Amino acid sequence: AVRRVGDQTAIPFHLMRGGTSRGPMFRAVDLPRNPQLRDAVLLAIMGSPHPLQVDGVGGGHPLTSKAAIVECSEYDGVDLDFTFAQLQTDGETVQTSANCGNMLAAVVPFAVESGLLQPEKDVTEAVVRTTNTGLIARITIHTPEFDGHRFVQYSGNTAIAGVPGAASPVEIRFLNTAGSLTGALLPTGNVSDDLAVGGDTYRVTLIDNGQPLVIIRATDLGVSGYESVAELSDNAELKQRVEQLRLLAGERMGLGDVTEASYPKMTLVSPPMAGGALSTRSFIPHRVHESIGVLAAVTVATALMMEGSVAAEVGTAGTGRQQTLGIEHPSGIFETSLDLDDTGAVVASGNTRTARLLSRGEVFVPHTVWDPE
Ligand code: NQM
Repeated sequence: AVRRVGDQTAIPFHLMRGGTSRGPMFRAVDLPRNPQLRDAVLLAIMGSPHPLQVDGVGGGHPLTSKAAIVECSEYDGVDLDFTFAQLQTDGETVQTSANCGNMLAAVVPFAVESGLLQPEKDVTEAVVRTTNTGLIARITIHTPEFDGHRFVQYSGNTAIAGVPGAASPVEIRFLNTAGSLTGALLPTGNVSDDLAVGGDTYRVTLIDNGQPLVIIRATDLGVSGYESVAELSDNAELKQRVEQLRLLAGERMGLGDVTEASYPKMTLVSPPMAGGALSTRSFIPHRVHESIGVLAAVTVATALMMEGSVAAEVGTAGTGRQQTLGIEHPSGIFETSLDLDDTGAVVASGNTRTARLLSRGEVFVPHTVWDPE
């Protein structure tokens, strides 16, 4: 339980890697219920804002500035409620509106580790709902028995691009991802739109199948789309243009003024070059992603299946009701499987991640930030 230790408050936590992201995870009972106070506590825990988050446990990058809050769900057919919080190195925002499919991969392992979920078989399946958007995911992990009790298996043969080595698979299946934040798969009603910025017009696909995305051809922005993360990060002119487009796209997508928001994410697309279906570079939304977000990959793959989209023009989608699409990114390929209905609409998707418990114990914040007593 939360306790006061000297002039600090000690909060139980598990530090987990989920997919290609990392962050502290908490049981809801161990954090303040009041959202303002909760956010202040999360900022103190992570050490935000600071470029290195040196006075906290954040990793100095948006991919390692993520936190998770998990509790048992009261919804029918749902086991766990998961609130994802995106923090920044350079801002005081704590965003709980968008989803993160990578941290999601650590939710069921965390629930077992923290006693929220009791494994009963070699494979544990749980339904997780994100409080961020109401998204539902069915997740399975391995929970073998050892010395008379079940534990979360972390070792295995599943390698995912962007994470060294191999680990035990976490299978994620998404059902209701369309319109997660914008209310519609195509928030403008169009499969492509024109955005005019600085005297130029850019054709984009504005789409949300779990993550609001602005999909644009890399070459329309004067780059190939095969650059390294460092090369894109150093291109100030490109970053400025990408941000101008994002602000405009946010309005068009009904998201309002997205200046302070971590979405929409910007996805630069180009033809595949490593055997996948499409090549991508993602701005999330300012830093360049080392790989790609899970729901971002699902969303760009969904766009690839839509005739007339910017993604379909540069990528190579197959045909058939079930597709496995390789989404290329700076550190490899993300594979997502899509289920389509008779009309060609994507109705479900699946992907494989891995996760690992890295550390657990108590994380400390000054009692002036939160004193539970
Ligand atoms: O889109 C990073 C990540 C993400 C989000 C980001 C994600 C998703 O890789 O589902 O996973 O886009 O900010 O963790």
